[in-house]
Amino acid sequence: MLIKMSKAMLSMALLAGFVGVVQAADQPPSREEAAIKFRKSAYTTLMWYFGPIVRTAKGDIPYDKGLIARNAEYVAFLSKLPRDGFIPGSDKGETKAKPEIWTNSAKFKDAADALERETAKLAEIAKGGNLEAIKEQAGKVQKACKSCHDDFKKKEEDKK
Ligand code: ASC
Repeated sequence: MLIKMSKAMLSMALLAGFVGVVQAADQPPSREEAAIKFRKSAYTTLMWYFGPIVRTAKGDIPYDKGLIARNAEYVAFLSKLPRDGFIPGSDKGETKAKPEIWTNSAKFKDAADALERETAKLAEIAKGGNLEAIKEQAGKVQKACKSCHDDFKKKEEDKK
């Protein structure tokens, strides 16, 4: 009897757990979860357009002036977007964002501003079509990426 009861209870607990999972899967994401998804996708989109610029700078693909100028313009615009996704409370969940983004928001703003500034310069330079100047400025954009990652993005190993 005792065993039967606990089996029934176990079944109920399992069912409750299952229902909970199904319900959770049905829930629309919270605004915080949506913000995390948004900013990740914005960085992904930015990188999609920055990629050919980096490959051109490395000599992996031939320099195409029109494509690079267009992509640099897109990157300059896209660099403005992700900061909107760092809303309060979106420091928890599927994110590598460090708490310093919120505790030292002035410094984070400086880093985001630096990305906007360097990508705007890249767009301007890319119009001119001087490949050496483009390479140099693309390097400065990468430095802006890296410096922000160093201060504000958790590494894979300290994710937890
Ligand atoms: C890139 C890219 C980054 C930065 C970083 C610079 O091209 O995708 O995240 O440059 O690697 O160190």
